[in-house]
Amino acid sequence: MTTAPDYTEKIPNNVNLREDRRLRRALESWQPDFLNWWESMGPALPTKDVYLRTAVNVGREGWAHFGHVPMKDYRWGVFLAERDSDRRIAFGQHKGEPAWQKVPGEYRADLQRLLVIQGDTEPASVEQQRNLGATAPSLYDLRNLFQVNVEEGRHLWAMVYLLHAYFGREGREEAGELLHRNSGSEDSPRILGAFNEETPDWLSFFMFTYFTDRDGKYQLGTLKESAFDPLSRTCEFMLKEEAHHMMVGTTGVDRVVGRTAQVMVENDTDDMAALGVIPLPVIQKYLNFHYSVSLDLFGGETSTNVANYYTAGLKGRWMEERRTDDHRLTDDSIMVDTLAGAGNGEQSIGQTEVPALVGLNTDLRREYISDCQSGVNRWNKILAEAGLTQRLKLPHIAFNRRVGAFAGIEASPDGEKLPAGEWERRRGQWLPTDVDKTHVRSLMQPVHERGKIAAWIAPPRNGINGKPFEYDYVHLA
Ligand code: BYC
Repeated sequence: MTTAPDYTEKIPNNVNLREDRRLRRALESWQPDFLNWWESMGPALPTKDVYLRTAVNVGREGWAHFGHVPMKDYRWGVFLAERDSDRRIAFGQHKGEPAWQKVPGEYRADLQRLLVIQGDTEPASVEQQRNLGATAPSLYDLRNLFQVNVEEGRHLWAMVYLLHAYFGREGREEAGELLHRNSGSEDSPRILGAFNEETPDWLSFFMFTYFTDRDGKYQLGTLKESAFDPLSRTCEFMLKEEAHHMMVGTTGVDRVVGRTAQVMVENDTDDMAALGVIPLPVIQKYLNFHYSVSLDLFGGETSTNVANYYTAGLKGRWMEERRTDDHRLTDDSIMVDTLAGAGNGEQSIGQTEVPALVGLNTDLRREYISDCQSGVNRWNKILAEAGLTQRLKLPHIAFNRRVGAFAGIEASPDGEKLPAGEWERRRGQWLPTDVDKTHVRSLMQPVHERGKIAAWIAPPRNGINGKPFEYDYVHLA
C-alpha cells in the first residue's frame, strides 16, 4: 500500500478513499461541518497565513512539508502509518492471532467508546485555546499554538475516519456529536474533566501541553498496541505529530522558569510580582493544578473497564512489547494507591494489592508520572544553574483528585489527608487563586512584532525547521 497522501483529493488521504465512494461521500459531507466548527470554535485571531507543517508522507524520512498557508486552507486529512501485513496481537486473550482489519462484533461497543473519548479531546483542546492568539508572547509562540491547533484538528479527523469507516450509522452519528459537544458547555460539555477547564493564559497553555498533551501521548501509546490494526496505525502516525506538542510544553515551561530565574538573580529578590515575570510559587500552583487534573484522565486506580479492554486486545500497555511478562496478566498482581482503614474508623492514604488487570490504569499513570518527573528535574536544573535554591515539585498523587480512589478526600501536596475545612482554608497556597490568575493575565500583553518577545518568557533556543526566532512565522490579517 502507498504511504504518500493523495493531495489531489478533496480530503487528502493515504487510505484509498478514491476507491470507496460511500465512505468518501460520508466524509465529504462531514467536512463542511468540521470547517464551520473550525471557523466558529477554532483560533479567533485573524491571520493571513501561518508557517505550518503539513504531513506529506508517513514514512520515517521527510514526512512533513513546511510553508506559509492560510489556516482555513490547511489540508486536514486521513493518514495511517504503513501496514505491516504480518502484524500479530501482542497481548490479551487473542495474543498471537493476526491483528484485526475489521471490528469484531463483540468488541464493537467498547472500541467505539474508546474512539469517541479519544476523538472528543481533540476539538476540545482547540476550543480551550481559541483566544490565546490575542496574547501570544511572540510570533514564534503564535505559530506553535496554531500548529498544535491544526494538528489537534487533524487528530479529530483521524478518529472520525475510523468511526465512519468501521462503525456504520452509529459511527457517523458519533462523528457529528464530536462537533456538537463543546468545552465548558453547561448543556453538552466535553467528556473528560480536564477538557472542560479553561486555558486562559500562556502559562496554562504550556502546562496543558506539558501535562495534558502528555496524557495524550500515553493513551495513544496504549491504543497503538490495539489489535484493531487501523486504530493502531492511526495512533502511530498521531504520535509522530504529538512529539511537537510535547516540545512546545516542555520548552515553554523551560522558558518561563528560565526567565523568572534570570530576573530573580539580576534583582537579588524573590518578590517577582513587581518585576513583570511569573513568581516561582505561582508556577508551582499552575503545575499542581494541571498535573492533578491530568492524573484524573487515567481513570480509577482500579477499573474493570481497563481489564476488559486489555483482555479483549483493544488497549495495551505502554511499550507492551518491551514488557517481559506473559502479556496476559491473568495470574499477576500489582500494588495500587488506595484509601485504607487506619484502624480507628479513619481512612488513610496507602497501597493495596489487586489483580494486575484491574490495576492497568495505575500502571499507565505510573509511566506517565515518571515522565512528568523528568520535566520537573529539567526545570529544577535551570533553577540550580541560575544559582537558586528554590525547587519545583510534583504534588502527591492524592492531591486535588476528582476521579479514582482519592476523589472523595482532600490531601495536601505532601500527601497529608486534610479535613475539608482545612483544605478550603489552605487551597490558595497550592492552587492558583484569582489574584494569581489576574497577575498572570496582566502579563499577557501580545507581542506580535517580528523578532520581539514578551518580558515574562525567555526566547527559544531554536526556531522552527531551521528558521531563526526572528522569522516571520505568522502574517496577521
Ligand atoms: N473525566 O473505569 P474507570 C489527548 C469515567 S488525552 C470524566 O475508572 P477507565 C489529548 C469513565 O469514562 C487522551 N469521566 O476508567 C490531550 C467511566 O465511565 P463509564 C484521551 C471519567 O474507563 C491534549 C467511569 O468514569 N484519550 O489525547 O478505565 C490535547 C469509570 O472509569 C474520567 C483517552 O483517554 C475523567 N477524567 O479509563 C488533545 C483514551 N475518567 O464507562 C488531546 C480513551 C474516567 O462508567 N479512553 N471517567 O460511563 C480511555 O482509555 C478510558 O476511557 C479512560 C478512563 C482512560 C479515559
